[in-house]
Amino acid sequence: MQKKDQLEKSIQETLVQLFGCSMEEATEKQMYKAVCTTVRDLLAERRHAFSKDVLARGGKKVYYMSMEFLVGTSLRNNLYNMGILKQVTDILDRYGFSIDKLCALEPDAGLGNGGLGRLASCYMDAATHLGYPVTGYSIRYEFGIFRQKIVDGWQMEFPDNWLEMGDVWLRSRPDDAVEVRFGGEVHEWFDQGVFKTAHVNYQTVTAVPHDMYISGYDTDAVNRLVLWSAKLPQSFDMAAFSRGDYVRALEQNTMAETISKVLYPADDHIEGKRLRLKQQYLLVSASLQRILLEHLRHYKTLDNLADKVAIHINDTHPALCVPELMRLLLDQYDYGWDQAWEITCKTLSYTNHTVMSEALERWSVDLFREQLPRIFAICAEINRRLMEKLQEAYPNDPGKWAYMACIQDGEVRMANLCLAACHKVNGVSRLHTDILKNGIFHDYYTLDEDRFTNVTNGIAYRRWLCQANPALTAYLKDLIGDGFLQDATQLEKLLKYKGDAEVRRSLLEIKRENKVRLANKIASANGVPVDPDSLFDVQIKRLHEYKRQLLNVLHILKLYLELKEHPNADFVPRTFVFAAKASAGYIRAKQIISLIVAVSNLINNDPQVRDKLRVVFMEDYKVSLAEIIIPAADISEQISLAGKEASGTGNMKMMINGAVTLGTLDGANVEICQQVGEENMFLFGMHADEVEDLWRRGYDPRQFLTPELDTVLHMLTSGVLGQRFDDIVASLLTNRFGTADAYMTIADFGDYARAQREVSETYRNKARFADMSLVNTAKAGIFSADRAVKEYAEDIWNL
Ligand code: NBG
Repeated sequence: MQKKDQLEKSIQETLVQLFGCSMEEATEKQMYKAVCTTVRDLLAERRHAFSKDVLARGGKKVYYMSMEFLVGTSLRNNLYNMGILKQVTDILDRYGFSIDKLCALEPDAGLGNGGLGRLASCYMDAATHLGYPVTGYSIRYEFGIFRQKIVDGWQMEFPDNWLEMGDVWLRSRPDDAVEVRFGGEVHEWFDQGVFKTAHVNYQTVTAVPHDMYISGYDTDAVNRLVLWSAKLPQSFDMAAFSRGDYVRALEQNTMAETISKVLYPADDHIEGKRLRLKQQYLLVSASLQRILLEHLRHYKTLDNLADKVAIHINDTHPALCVPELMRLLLDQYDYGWDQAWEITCKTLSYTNHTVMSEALERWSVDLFREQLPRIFAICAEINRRLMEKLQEAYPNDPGKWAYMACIQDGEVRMANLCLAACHKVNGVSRLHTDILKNGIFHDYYTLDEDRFTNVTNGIAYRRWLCQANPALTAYLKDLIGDGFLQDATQLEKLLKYKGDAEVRRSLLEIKRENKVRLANKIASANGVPVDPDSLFDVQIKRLHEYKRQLLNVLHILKLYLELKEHPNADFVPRTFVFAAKASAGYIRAKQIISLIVAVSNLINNDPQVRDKLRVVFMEDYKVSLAEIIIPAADISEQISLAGKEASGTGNMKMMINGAVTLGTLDGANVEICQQVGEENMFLFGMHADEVEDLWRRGYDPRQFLTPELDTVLHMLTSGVLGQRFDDIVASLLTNRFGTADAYMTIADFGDYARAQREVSETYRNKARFADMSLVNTAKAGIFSADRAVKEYAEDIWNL
């Protein structure tokens, strides 16, 4: 642990170095930068020691490849993990600075869209806490996920210039830059019977690594997140120069830098854009080159790569790892195909994060070959050999060959590339893994069942509970000791306080404090007063039709109509909180945001109902906003159509903070239910198999349309909301291509309303609700990222 005066001295020296000023003279911004830099340098020292230690032990290393890491803010997390939060707070206090204000200056590092990116960051945290040597690789997007503003009810996107203040955490290593090649042609020939190949006329981009150090709770281990940026290569396009084409040569080079400019803002959806393919290859090629160089430096051979290195492909975005590792082994290090393939398969593993067909990445062969000709040639050979194998395994089943192919119908299919190569493939919740095995990946599953495994997602609960909810954490420590800080399953000790009146009262009080904090935030952000004694009903996540925010908002309109009809009814007051970004090009999702905003305007401006019913849409959902909303939630809405949400992780974050889940049996909700029991959760809706069944029988939403819901839908097209939402209603009712109500909102509406009535009735009984809340916190330990990462380490990475 760092001595306080030593810390103070370091901050002082950093201030002088950076800004030539003293503690007394520093502005808040200068102090922020000095504290962050001091922490970063401390981590750098510890990192040095840790990596020496890992090297000396000669253990296996893990590389987690992901196009996204949704880091959020780091200052408080690092101070907390290093055990110096209190010291630094005191030092700052003495000089008239507040740690909270300093932390508020830090922008979120929003290098991700949603669950997948946040999961990657939670795993880096947990892996570091556990002392596993895991390096994350990604891209240093200049602009992370866009800032969202609602202008006249419509989502607008603005650039997120996070580096201006977030850069303090990064240390660039230009000396370790590598070259990545795009375009050009490939020549192939035989030289005395040996197959030879040459890649010519390509353009070069320089990839420069930037390190972000990752601290772990109560450990000396420090890991790294390595972020690549694309730079002008040292050498220009000499051919263009010598042709006198000076302007074009320079133009090409600015093009190079756009590769790491901006994060693609689509979640669970692909666009197939050239720039995106270049981003993916930049990440994969640069990272693999470095990994192999480092391995060679230490072991002088790549023969033992799979014994000493595990490379994890986080969703298909880095699936190019398969052909790129082959390329490096074949072309750069002169391995033969069979040995290269064996090393590749044994080194790589793959996690699938979605079964949504629009998210299964496929690239057009033309684009792929144009940008990555050598990589394409390798994919073609992988596919040729795969076809040989499949024709042998299933001699009379060309349908199967086509379904399992890596290249088919003019497209390169990234999931099949992973399935063809990786030694382990996993889903992210039990239900999701079952759907992979019995549904979309069934053919690969029957080919080799042992490769498939499940690792249910987990969260960095020290961030989501301990840091985000200090009041609850302090109380838990008093009640059950602090063992749960190391081992989340110890939260179960709380169970023996179920039914304890004193404990109930305290839990309700803490929840109320957190609700007041959120209410203040809402008042300043939205200008809407909300009642902290009302039930806080929260749905926060990306806006996607399958997540069914629409179901929630339609039900709110039903409540509104009821209240209008019976203004004096004994109604349990509710505040509905939404926050969600929609992918910039996803019009339907943006329309749904508009609808939520319109409904909130209608209700919040109606004096007859607004004391009982409030609806708030909070702008610009991000990690740091989630940290304020989640501790204040009474009800956690997890209402996706069963079979669609791979896991969900917000459900776990709210659960551990004592929110009760209102949900379908989808994703990890199934396992949450197993933990807490049906009596401590509000379940509704069709099960995944019933959904499948209904599709098979033929789903007609009109058969499920009640007069009540019909009245609600009429509100959408009548103009009472200030605008009309005909598109949304049409999407629910009009069967254009057999896709009316593709997420069965109407079919599940009745049961959802039933469950919501139960929520209200239960909430009247505060004691009962407090007990449910207690059980949820107590049983959330299993959803710790520590548990998940241990499973990866044991079952997949063989650490
Ligand atoms: C998301 C799923 C979530 C899941 C996270 C993390 C993608 C492609 N998938 O259900 O939708 O919790 O991944 O596994 O973002």
